[in-house]
Amino acid sequence: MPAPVTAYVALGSNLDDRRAHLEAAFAALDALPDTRVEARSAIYETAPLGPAGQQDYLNAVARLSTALTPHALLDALLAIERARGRVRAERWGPRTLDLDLLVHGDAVVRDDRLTLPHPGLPDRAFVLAPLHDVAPGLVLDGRTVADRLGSLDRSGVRRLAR
Ligand code: A4P
Ligand code: MG
Repeated sequence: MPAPVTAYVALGSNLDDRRAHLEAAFAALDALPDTRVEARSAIYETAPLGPAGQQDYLNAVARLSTALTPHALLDALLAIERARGRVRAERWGPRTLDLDLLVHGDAVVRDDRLTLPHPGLPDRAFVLAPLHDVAPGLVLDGRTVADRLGSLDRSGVRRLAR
């Protein structure tokens, strides 16, 4: 088994019981083989990026320790999404549960199934705000999460009380 690495997963939901979907996802991540949830961010309510008329999202980030490979972890994330009733319809459209693999150790991947680090990461406040809770000093493309978040408009992102 490969040595465990630190990985970050973004959680998003804007359909049905959003908080229940996120809670189920945290539990499912912690139950994956050779994987542990080491830290979880607060939950944020965020204005939707994408087609108009969608409900606001709840977003969060999990910090994992995992010995799964990037592609094995991606497969596991897709299986968790399916188990929560995710139906793939329009791009950026509403979804019960979206799990994105943000970073997996120092892996750099670009193939037809997986892009790492996740391309939306550097400039999305709804990802960087929760990521900041669990990895403020993580360096993305030469700049820390804290630095990147500081230069973004955070008006659509609201931290919820626990
Ligand atoms: N894929 C490639 N790289 C990755 C990766 N690093 N992590 C592939 C996860 N998946 C990755 O994903 C399509 C395919 O991307 C997967 O099968 C996998 O092989 P998807 O989840 O079906 O597609 P999507 O999410 O509809 O599209 P996309 O472009 O991935 O959208 P994003 O970037 O995930 O954005 N607004 C707010 N406020 N909060 C949100 O969370 N999320 C989105 C979706 C839009 N607007 C949002 C939010
Ligand atoms: Mg996705």
